[in-house]
Amino acid sequence: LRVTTFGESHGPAIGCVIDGCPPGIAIAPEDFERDLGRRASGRTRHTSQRHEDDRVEILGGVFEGRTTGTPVALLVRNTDARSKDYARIAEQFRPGHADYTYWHKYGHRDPRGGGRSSARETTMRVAAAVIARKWLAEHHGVTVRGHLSQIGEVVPDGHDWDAVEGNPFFWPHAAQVPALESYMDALRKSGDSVGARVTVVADGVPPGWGEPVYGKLDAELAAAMMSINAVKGVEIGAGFASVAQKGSEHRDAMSRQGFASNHAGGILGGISSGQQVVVSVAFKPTSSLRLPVMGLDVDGNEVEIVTTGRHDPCVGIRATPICEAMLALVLMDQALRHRAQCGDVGEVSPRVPGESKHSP
Ligand code: EPS
Repeated sequence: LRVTTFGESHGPAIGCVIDGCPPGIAIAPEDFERDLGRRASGRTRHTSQRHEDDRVEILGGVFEGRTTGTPVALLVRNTDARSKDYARIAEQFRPGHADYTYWHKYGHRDPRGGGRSSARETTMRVAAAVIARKWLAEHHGVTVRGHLSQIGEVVPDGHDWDAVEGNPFFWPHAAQVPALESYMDALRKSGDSVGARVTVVADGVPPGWGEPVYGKLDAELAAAMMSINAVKGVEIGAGFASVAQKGSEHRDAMSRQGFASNHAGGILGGISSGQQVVVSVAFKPTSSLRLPVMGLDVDGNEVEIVTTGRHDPCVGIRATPICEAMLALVLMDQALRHRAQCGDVGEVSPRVPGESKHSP
């Protein structure tokens, strides 16, 4: 499975091409609404106030409501792109923003919004993954979900999956939501931004997906998550906490009742173990701030930079559906690769039953 995206934040449209999709997957424009709505800006006061319809048009690869096996092409037209500061943005580099590195790589500047480096691009990853999620659920009973697991210094006081979709932060503990609202209101008024951590989980992944050297499941997941705008770190299972653990603690004891823990995050030797696949992703604070900062212009002069326009005070707030999308796309790719190499090897004994009882 190969996915590519195209288009700019302030161009006429953004889109994606999904190549290698099996035929026969039922797909309709309405199927995209839920996940695109979960990711969209402008739906609460805590995100960028850009209001996009994010309506998906299916341009190719689908006939009579089912994928044909040829590349699937999806398009979303931009309807609310209206930055006014192109001229100034084109002359300056925002510290912490990709406009400096894009300039060095390509030798020119596309100042329309964030251009290609805008988080607007992630719309199409979420759209592509709608197909992956359907296929994974129908063919393998695999489901993917996620939640915010830290915002700034704040961590959840409890964990309830039922709370996650009921608040604007994908926060897993409803009682903390009013405090988070106040925190975000104060942050927004101050003009600053903050980072966040997202945790995504796949249930129902069978043992055996992933490859032993190139294409390890954890390596592919790390690459996929790091390819999301603003990501600065990825952990699988216990992740960096593994550094302080003893081996006797980290290993996940096995019995006929199941695994006793899931420090491995469902992956051993780059191959799924049959436990929940658990990935945590660190998002940096948004770099486009109205607070002044020292930077350079294209002529090398030191200038004070102030970024106006509509920006997220915490881009991680909208990132849960994006991380879920990348998890689903990697899992579908690995499932297809596993089938291509190993066919249906069937159930191999012994298999530790069930999912880990340990939520992230
Ligand atoms: C973004 C900046 C803002 C956000 C945008 C992400 O847009 P603009 O390009 O107009 O400055 O609104 O997010 C979306 C529009 C979206 O759909 O996610 C950025 O710089 O990343």
